[in-house]
Amino acid sequence: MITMEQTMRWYGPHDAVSLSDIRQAGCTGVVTALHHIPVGEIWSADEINKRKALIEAAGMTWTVIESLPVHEDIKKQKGEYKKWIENYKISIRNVAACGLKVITYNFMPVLDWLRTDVAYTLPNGSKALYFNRAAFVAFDLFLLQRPYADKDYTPEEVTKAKTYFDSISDAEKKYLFANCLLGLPGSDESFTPQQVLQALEEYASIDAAKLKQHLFYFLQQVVPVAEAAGIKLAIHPDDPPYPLLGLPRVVSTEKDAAELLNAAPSPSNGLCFCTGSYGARPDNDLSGMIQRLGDHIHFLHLRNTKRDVEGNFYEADHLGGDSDMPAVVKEILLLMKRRQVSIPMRPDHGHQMLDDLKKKTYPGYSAIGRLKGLAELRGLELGIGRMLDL
Ligand code: DNO
Repeated sequence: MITMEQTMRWYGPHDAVSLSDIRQAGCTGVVTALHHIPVGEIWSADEINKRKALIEAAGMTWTVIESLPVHEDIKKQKGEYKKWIENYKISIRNVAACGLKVITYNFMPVLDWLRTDVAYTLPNGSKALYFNRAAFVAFDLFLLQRPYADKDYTPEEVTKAKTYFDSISDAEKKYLFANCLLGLPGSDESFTPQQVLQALEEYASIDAAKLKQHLFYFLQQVVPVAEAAGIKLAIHPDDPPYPLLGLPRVVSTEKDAAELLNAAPSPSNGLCFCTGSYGARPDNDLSGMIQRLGDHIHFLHLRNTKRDVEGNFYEADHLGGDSDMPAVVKEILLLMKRRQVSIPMRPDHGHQMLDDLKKKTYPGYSAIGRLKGLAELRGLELGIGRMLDL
C-alpha cells in the first residue's frame, strides 16, 4: 500500500516547534522555506544546503519548499518583473541542484491567508482560526477605511458590519485590526494599514482576467525551467477562496485550477491540493477534483472547515467540518496507487490545545493540535487502505 509521506511545516530555527518535535510526531519530511531571503531575491545553493543539512541532521528530509514566494511585481507585471522571473528560474535550478523536488507558491495579491480571529475559542477550550464575515467587512469599512469599499458589499452586509462594530470594545477592535493585518507567513512583521492601502491602490486596474494573464505568463516562463530541472511546482489555492478587499483572486475553484494547468501543460505545472482552502467553498467537489486533477497534485494540505450561511467559517477538527475527509483520503489512496507515487501531506493547521495554549507559535502551527490532526489522518489512511485492500 502506498501511503502519503507525513510532513509538518517548520518555520526555521527560531520556530517554537522544533525539528525534534516534528520527528516525534511521526514525520519523515519537513516543509519549510528560507524566510530570511527577501521576496524576489535568489535562493543560493549554499543557503538551501545549509537548511537542508539542519533537517537531515534531525533525521528527516526537506520534502517540499513552502513557499518560494512570487514577487508582487510579477503579479502586477510592473517594474522589474522580468528580473524577478529570471531570479525565480535561477532559484528553481538551485533548488533542483540541492536535490529537492517540490516547490509550493501562491499567486494571491498582497496578502496570503486571512482570518479575523486567530484564537477563536471552541466549546472545549481549544482555539482555532476563524473567519467572521461581519467582522471582516467591519475591518474593511471602519478600520482600514478602504476607499469605496462599501460598493463591494450589499446594504445588509454593511448594516450587519456596523451592528457588529458597534457591539465590540476598543480592545476587540484593536485585536480585529491586528489579526487582519498579520504579515506574510513566517514573518514577524505585520502590515501597516498604509502599506495595505497603497498595495491595494496598485491593483486598482488589475481585474481577475488580467491577474490570470499574469499568472499564465509567469507559468509559461517558469514551468519549462522546472520541467528541465525535474522540479514539480505546486500552486496553493486562495485562502479564503474568493476576492477580498477588492483584490482579484484566481486560484479558488476547480475551473481556475484546470485553466492554469492548461496554460502551461507539463507534469511540472501542478497543484498543492489544500482541502481547507478549496473546501471553504461549497461548490468545490474535493473528491471529484482529486479524480479529475489528480495527475497534477504534488502536495497535500489536509484540513477541514465548518461554514455557516453567513459566510463565516472556522477551522474544524481534521476529520470534522464540512469536507468529507474519509472520502478525500480514499481518493488520494486510489490516486497514489494509480500513479505509483507517495504524495507528501501535511496536516494543515491545528487547534491550539493543551500545552500549546501556553506557547507562542505561528497561528495555526502549534505542535499538539497538528500532531492530533496528523495522527487522525494517519489512522484514517491506514484504515481505509486496509479496508480497500490496497
Ligand atoms: C497557510 C498556508 C499558506 C501557504 C501559502 C503557499 O497556513 O497554507 O500560507 O503556505 O499560501 O504559498
